[in-house]
Amino acid sequence: MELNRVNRPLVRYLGGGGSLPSRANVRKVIHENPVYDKAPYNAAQSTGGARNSIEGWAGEERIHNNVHVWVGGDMGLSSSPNDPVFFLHHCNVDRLWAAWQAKHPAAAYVPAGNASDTLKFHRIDDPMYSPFPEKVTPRDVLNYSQYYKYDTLGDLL
Ligand SMILES: [Cu+2]
Repeated sequence: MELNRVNRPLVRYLGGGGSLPSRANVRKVIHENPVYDKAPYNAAQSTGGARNSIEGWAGEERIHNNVHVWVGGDMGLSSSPNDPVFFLHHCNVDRLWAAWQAKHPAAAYVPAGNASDTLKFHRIDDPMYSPFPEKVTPRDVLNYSQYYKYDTLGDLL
């Protein structure tokens, strides 16, 4: 699908593809993935990790990606941040991440800091790509509860 890039309104094709995850889908992903990720730490890695399951590259739930597809239009493109629902969706993905962390408090973030340089920008102490000048690493954001708390994790745990 090619959308005109200028002088057009926000475009959505709600329900034109993808699907919205059910509570059962979300609970399954949180409950059945006790490890954060596994090598090779990419989208092709199809089993055994919460990251790929929540992001939507693995498993039938495809939580994050399926919502982008379900909303469609701009949400299916790199223009997705132009749609306000993008921020609601990503806040919910963050909430699911918090639920997964609460369910598996002993699970380690991987790849570790001593992993291969081929994993640069993904290791726990590597600065993540950001348009902002402040450098933030995965370690800096693992303990989100120092900044805020969710009061709606409810039956996800
Ligand atoms: Cu997204």
